Amino acid sequence: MNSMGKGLSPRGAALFQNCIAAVKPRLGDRVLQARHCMEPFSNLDTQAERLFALFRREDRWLITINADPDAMASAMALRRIMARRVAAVEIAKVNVITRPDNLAMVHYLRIPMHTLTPELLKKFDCFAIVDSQPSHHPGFSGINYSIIMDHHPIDPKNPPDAPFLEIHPEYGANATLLIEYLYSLRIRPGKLLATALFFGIKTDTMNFERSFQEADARAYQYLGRLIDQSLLLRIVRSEYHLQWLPYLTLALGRLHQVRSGLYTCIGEIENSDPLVFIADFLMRVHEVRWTAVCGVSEGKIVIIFRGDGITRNLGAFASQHFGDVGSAGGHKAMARAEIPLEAAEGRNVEFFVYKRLNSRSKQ
Ligand SMILES: [Mn+2]
Repeated sequence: MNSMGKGLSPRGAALFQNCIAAVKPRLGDRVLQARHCMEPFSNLDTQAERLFALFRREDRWLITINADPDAMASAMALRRIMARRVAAVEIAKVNVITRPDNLAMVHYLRIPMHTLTPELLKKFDCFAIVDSQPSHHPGFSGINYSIIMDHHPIDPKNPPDAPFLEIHPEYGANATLLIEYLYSLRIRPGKLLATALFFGIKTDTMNFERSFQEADARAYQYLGRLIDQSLLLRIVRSEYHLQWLPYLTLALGRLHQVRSGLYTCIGEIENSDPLVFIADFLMRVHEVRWTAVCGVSEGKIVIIFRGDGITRNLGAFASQHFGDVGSAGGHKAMARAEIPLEAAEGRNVEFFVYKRLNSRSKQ
């Protein structure tokens, strides 16, 4: 065992070895030996130097995102790193934020954001993208990025390219990567930034129910002391819009049990947000393994599936049951189907979907 691991309990020694394994790919052995083993994060001094080399006093920077909590937190962190090193640094989003907790985050953590437009782009000299890659959204296309920092896998057909490129698909949250940079640069995040980063990790790892790395857990623990608990609680508790609640009445009135799952239909809706809200809500019922919630929007039948990721692969389930009449698919624990209303041939939508869920069910 490495001499720095001596004198630790068996658990401590194991953690130490993990810590060595986690940082080794990034650091040469020489650097590693010189560093104290209890540092919570990898040493990014070399990368930070390369990053700083891009910043010039006269440049105006724009950080572009597809706004969700992890992306907004990452953008805030990069803005904090750039602040006072460049002429200006601002954030722009390509999407419209509708989720109530995301809206609460923008409001309580005071995150100023532009909407990305061609006119806005003209006002800036340099561009960065965080928690996403240029090929992920048409809004990012044609922008000459100097910085790309992301944790989504690289699409071999559209590999990202920039003078400064950091892609770490092994990280549960992009915020973790930014925390490592802040830590290396000895920038202690203020309350609002810390709370944003904490919420970013919390949502992207689904409270550590989704895949994460030890680095995510370490970052979460590190931030714990720096956040504003009451602001965090306000954001976390902003789960539902008041106008969604009548849908709950409709959903409960038309609830069907389909083996280990629950199905309901709420009829005409403006967008699929209430479907997601109800599908997630029903998943909290004891012993419910999966849920399907259907609504009709813009001439299409939309079905949202949520599940435990174990009982059945919902992506396959959705395509098996609805792939022949529309587009259907997704992941093990979340899936979606969209079917032209004509496929129901004038029949009642609630029962059209119910029959299909039942008839060809394998379980
Ligand atoms: Mn993310």
